[in-house]
Amino acid sequence: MSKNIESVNYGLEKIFEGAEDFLPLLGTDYVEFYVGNAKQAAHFYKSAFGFQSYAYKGLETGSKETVSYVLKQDKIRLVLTTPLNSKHPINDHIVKHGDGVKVVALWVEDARSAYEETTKRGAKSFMEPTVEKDEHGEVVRAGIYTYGETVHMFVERKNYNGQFMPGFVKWESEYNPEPVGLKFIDHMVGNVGWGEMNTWVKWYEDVMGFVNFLSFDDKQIHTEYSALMSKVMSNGNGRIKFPINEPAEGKKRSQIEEYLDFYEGPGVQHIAVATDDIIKTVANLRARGVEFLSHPPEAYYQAVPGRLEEFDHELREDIEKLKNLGIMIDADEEGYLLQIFTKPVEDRPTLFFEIIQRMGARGFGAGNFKALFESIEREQEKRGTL
Ligand code: TYF
Ligand code: FE
Repeated sequence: MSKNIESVNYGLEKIFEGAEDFLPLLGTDYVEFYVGNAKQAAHFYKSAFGFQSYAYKGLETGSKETVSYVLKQDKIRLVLTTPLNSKHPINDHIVKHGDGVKVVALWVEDARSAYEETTKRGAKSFMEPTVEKDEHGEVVRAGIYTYGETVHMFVERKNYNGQFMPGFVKWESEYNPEPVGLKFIDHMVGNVGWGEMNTWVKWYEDVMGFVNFLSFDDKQIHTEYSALMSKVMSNGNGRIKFPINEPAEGKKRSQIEEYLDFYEGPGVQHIAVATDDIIKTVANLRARGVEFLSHPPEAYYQAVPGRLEEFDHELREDIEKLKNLGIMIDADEEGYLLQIFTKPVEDRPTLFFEIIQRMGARGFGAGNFKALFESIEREQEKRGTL
């Protein structure tokens, strides 16, 4: 099944040997959602996904136009932002797209340089370098647009030791559900329009200095009914991975097309979060009401041992438990991975989450694509959008 992978080029170190990385990225800093009701969304991410109350800004802190809740789980920070009046431009984003990801913020040493290097290579500016200060230090931020109305914000934290960022206070809450073991963001996927994938691949290459390290074409990613194409972009040190999908012609409507219709344009399709105990994490998420796509069929699990044997990997987890929870298993030369996908977390069929545990494999679950897409099609069928 690794034959599903058109081109594997994991030699990122080699690619960058000698060449200077003009955009060194230290990791994901935060992901900001524009939502209709941040207070309620924050409750959902705490109760259902085990995020912790972290920081807040709103009327009580002197923020008159917008309110933001920051939630944290290990290295992951989510920011949920809502405008406080009808005149604020964030409303337009929410009216058009529904709740969704606005900002994928990247942690850098030098935000000014990140902004200069990317804008001089053609990036469209969202926010010029801006310094924010308080008694805890200084944060410099600058932003550029990527696909659709989505933004990459460069965040330079200098020696900032306050709560999240100037303007925020510690969010004190008496309601603090336990974390579910989510550790960090493994990758974030963007859906772009028909024929636009290669434009954005080139944009990440030229503007951000990323490389295309895996590709899947529609001959590989299709079911009986629908198809899509996907290319994975990675930065030099491999910490940031952004697959980009575009719809492809099939007998029925591609899930990417469904997303584009409901989000009314390109945007972030899924956020993959890593755990080191997926059985525990998923059992916990299910108990808290997180909805996952339907289980793969029996035949899927019957094929798993053969697939692991093909690559000489021994499954450390109990396959019965994985099966009962609907967790999928994929293997390649380097190892295996365990993954599962939630249903969309909004009423519009747009953004969803992936929970992933890597056991040596660096792929994206190509061997699971068929089972996964059939499961997504079952949902599309129910929605009348297939
Ligand atoms: O990130 C990935 O490539 C995998 C698989 O619409 C995937 O999680 C690819 C496309 C898609 C849903 C999941
Ligand atoms: Fe993924």
